[in-house]
Amino acid sequence: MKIYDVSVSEILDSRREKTIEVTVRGSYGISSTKIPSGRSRGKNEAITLGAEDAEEVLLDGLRDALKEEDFVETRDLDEFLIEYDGTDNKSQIGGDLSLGISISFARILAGGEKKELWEKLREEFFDETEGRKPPRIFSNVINGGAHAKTNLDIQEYQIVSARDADLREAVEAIKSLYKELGELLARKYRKVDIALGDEQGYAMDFRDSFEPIEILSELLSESKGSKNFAIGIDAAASNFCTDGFYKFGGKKISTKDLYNEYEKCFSKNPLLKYIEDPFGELDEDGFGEMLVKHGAEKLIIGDDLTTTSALMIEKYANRAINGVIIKPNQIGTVTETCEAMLVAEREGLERIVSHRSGEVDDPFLIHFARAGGAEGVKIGVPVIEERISKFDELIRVYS
Ligand code: 2PG
Ligand code: MG
Repeated sequence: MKIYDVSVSEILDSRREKTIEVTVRGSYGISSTKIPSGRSRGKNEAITLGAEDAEEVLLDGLRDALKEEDFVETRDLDEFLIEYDGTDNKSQIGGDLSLGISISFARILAGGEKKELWEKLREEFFDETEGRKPPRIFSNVINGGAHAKTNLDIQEYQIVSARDADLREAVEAIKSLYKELGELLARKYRKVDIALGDEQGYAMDFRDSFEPIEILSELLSESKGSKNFAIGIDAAASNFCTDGFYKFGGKKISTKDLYNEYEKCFSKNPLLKYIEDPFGELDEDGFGEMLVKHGAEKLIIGDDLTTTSALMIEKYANRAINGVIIKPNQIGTVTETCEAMLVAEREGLERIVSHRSGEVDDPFLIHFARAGGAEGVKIGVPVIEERISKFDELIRVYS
């Protein structure tokens, strides 16, 4: 396919920074993709440029260079983008611009063959015999860390549906659990209006960073709609880690101390099964110790640790983690995202395709999940359009 033009525009919204929409016009058609942005970012993530800088990259030569090529598959375009950029973190052309071009191109190819994006991705990158077992839904119902103004060091407290559940039922259960949680918090803490964080989870102060896990344990053990739900957290611990120490609960503590805090919490809350980034992105030993001790009954998940890089996933698989977050904009092309998913699958890791805190109403991540048979999707709570679009697409694509 020949590319005739690429354009970029800013998606304006006070809720997030630097989100863009990229449109590709090619010989087989035209397509646009909206790219989200994250507030709590891994050190090795692809750079996010935003619309102004992305337009400059296009003007500086990328637009003309693309027009001279003729790409057959998405992989051909992506190889060109990777080489044109020439850096490890897309710092020349931006992971946001690069991913926007890449997905839009794949969408045009899919549209030309009257296929869904996930069908086209599966055909090009994955084993086409993969089943369509529904993924777990990770729904972040209490926000802390970098996503909310609270005293919580831990960033996310999630309720997690079972693998292979009826997705419609799971989504309905999430909606009512979210509502029940709001009522429980209001009752217990005598609050009239509870603020919401970046991912629309409840955002308020608690006794300490572990109290929300106790509250979720209480919610799940009391609610009728909670059958088969478990609890997850994303500590996003890089955000409270400096020089090998953690600022946790107002104190400066070591990896060992933090580990012991988690141990206490685990023994009190057996429903806590999913632990994302419990230690900083350079603290491999913390992850390793937790994996050895708890890997059989819990998922120890890398996000900032692995940043959707096939190399990093391979490095840490089964040494530090048994689960991994997949965020296409952490790496910046369709091909590299699919490669990360393939490596993770080969290593036997559970793969959780994830949204960003600065999400936009484009559900492409569901198509990556479906194409590669991901075991989980992390998509927040269905209360604003940006996130509702993921829940709706999930049900549509898996039915
Ligand atoms: C995370 C994400 C998504 P952000 O840390 O996993 O929940 O947050 O997009 O801010 O990186
Ligand atoms: Mg994370």
